[in-house]
Amino acid sequence: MKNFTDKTRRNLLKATAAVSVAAAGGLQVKNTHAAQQKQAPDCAQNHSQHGLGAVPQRKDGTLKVSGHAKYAAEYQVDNLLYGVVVQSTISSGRMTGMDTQAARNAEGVVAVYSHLNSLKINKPKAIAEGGAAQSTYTPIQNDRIIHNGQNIALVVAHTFEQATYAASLIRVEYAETPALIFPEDNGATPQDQSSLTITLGDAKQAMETAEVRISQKYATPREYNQPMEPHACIAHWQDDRLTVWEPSQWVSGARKEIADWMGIESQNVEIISPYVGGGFGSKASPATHVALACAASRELKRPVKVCLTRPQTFTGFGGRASTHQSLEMGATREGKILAIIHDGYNETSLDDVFAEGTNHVTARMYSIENITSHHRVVPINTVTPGWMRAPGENPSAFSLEVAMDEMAYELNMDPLTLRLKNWAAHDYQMKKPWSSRQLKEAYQKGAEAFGWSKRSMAPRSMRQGRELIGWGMASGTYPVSRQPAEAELVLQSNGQLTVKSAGADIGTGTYTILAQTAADVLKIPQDRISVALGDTRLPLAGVAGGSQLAGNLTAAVFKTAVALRERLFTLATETQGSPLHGTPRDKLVITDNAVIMSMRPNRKVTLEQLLQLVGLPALNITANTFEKDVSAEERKKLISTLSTITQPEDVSAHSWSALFVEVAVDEDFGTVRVKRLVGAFDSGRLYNPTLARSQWIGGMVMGMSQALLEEGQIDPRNGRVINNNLADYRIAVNADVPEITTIDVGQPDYKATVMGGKAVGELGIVGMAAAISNAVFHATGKRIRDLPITMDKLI
Ligand code: MCN
Ligand code: MOS
Repeated sequence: MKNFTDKTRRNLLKATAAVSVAAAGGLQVKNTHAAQQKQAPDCAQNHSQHGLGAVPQRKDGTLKVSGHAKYAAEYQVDNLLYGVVVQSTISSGRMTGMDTQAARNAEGVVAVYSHLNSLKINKPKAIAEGGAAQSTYTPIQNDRIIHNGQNIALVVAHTFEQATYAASLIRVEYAETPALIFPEDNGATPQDQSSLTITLGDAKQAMETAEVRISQKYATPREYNQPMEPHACIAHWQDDRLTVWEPSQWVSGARKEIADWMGIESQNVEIISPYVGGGFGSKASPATHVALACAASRELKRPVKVCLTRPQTFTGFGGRASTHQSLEMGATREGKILAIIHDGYNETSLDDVFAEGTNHVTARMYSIENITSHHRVVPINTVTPGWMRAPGENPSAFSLEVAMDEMAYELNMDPLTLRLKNWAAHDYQMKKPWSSRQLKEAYQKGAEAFGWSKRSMAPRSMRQGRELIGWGMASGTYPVSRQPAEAELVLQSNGQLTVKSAGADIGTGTYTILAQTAADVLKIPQDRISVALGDTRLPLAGVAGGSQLAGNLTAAVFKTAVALRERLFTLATETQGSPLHGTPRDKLVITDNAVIMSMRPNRKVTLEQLLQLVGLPALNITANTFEKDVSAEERKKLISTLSTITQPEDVSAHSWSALFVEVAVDEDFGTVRVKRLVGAFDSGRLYNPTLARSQWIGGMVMGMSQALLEEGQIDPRNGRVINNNLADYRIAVNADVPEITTIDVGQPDYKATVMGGKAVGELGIVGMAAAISNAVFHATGKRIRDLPITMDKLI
């Protein structure tokens, strides 16, 4: 092929894109914005190409694609040592011996730490107790083994290769005891999570009166977050202060957990994490290899880097717990759902409770008066499971939304019609009005874009050659949460603005939307704004988890930017010698690096002039969204716990989605190909429509992956994860992903959040697996209720 100029390349790309759109069934809608701006408060005004709602380039885009964004393990620290983790090979019992002699003698080895040394690591406070630890397992403190792949030793050497080789020389003797490998094993004891019990009306009695009933079991396997950047950290002590380069969704939490482990004050720990190569929940709090790195570095008085290998990431921390559910649904012949009885459980570790609440959406989606639901956890010999994109909502929507499809077939009613028949005009569970719910619009716009009305109801009624075609749908939801935050803005006299926050950008777009928020208020173009994130030395922020950070940080930056603008107006009108001295401040605006009078633009003072007049090199403003009387000390505490996360009080605030899928199933081989995905979403106001779409499609792809591919296979003999690598643990790749259409049906929702946006990051995955399972049923007539939907289940 000849050299392409950039222009020909662009044209070619355009042409290819057009062809793939046409191939996907001639879909025209790619990212429509049905939302109309309503009468809105100050924070929604002033849309420009730089402000909120615009789609400027990603702030971190160039740095990332050019390799200049530095990830934790890439920092160059002098005198660095390398630690390699050793993991257990049994699930349950005690270590009766560990031979570390050969490892110690191996070339380059500096130290071997295990339960045989007395390297003290303290038990961290769990999230449920107001701490920041997802797992309270504290490595190398004793000889007890509670799961296969447990971190039991750390070998430290001059190079990674030396440490890896030496680690392979360690021999462990075990006294094995019978393990609970699966939650169904004899001896596994379910524990009720009473806080998750739902009792609405009288489900048992209502079920008896139902003319049509379905009752089925649903299951999801162990799933793993598997971000591109594996878990890797560098711990570095300088006297009694500890710096940790650690990829983190929550630097204040990481700081707290590490301080707990080391038995020191939080203020002596700094976490540096400006870029995170994906986390999907798994980087919410540091895993135990970080404790090992920190303890070893303290002992050796040298920085220590510990990178988990890809296989070690399967047991070095937990992914999504396997879940099991039974769901019974009763309805009238006309399709009014009368009752649901829904019970579920998930596996957890022996030491910690992690609840993957299988009934998070059960009572939220529809107008069902009678619901009984319980959730239990079953402790077994596994690592403590952790957050994975939409924990709870995800498996919950899988069972409910497949059950809705099953009911639709029992009633011979279109699945979308059944959902509309059971429309919830308010939140039946919380007994509160919705803050906003554009779900009908999502159903309608999604169905229209997909061509849902052309669907024939009968399974196996659509085909294309050897392939059976199936159309399925489902809906999803995710709640809106809030936590206060701080922000700092620094305006230089040359008009350069810096926005600072400790909050994370884990690939979501935080850098970009915070620049947009400041630009909105201060009318400063993007290229003059820089954003600093992900560092405990920056202003306080909570977790990038529960899809709330965007709302929390835009609110803090907005408030700070308004304070900065007010300060500029005060200086302009009150500083002797200012050309605007004495002018009424309500006539002032900022534009082009200057404060001007809106009606008489020639009356102005440039920022440079103004700062010179007051004798300042820069203006520096910090503001926060905490309650007024909360002290600085208290604010630090509030941000290093999740117990301060709240939901709006008077309303029930959620994001909503309607998902439509086309699959093609090869009748002979049972292979499923997703042909098209259409998602219509209500996430309220979008701070950046391109980034929001990027999040939605990321969630949809992850849901597709969950539906068809992902499954941790556990060896029943010893609890080992058999497919603990990216060749065997399959994840959807580009070639699996079809054309995806997203439709924005959101309206700014100022009851949900200050800035009007609702949750985005996890919404796309919720309901996706159900939509695909429903499409597979439509194609094949086979109802698959246990994920993933693999060929063996279809032929
Ligand atoms: N956004 C928007 N308008 C809104 C809300 C959000 O435009 N009304 C866009 C913004 O670009 C924002 C992003 O969506 O940066 C995500 O915002 P939000 O929904 O508040 O989610 P968080 O910032 O709290 O991010 C965490 C969320 C979670 S909990 C998981 S899990 C997840 C997810 O984000 N992990 C991710 N998306 C991910 N995306 C990437 N690339 N990598 C991960 O690890
Ligand atoms: Mo997301 S699973 O809440 O980090």
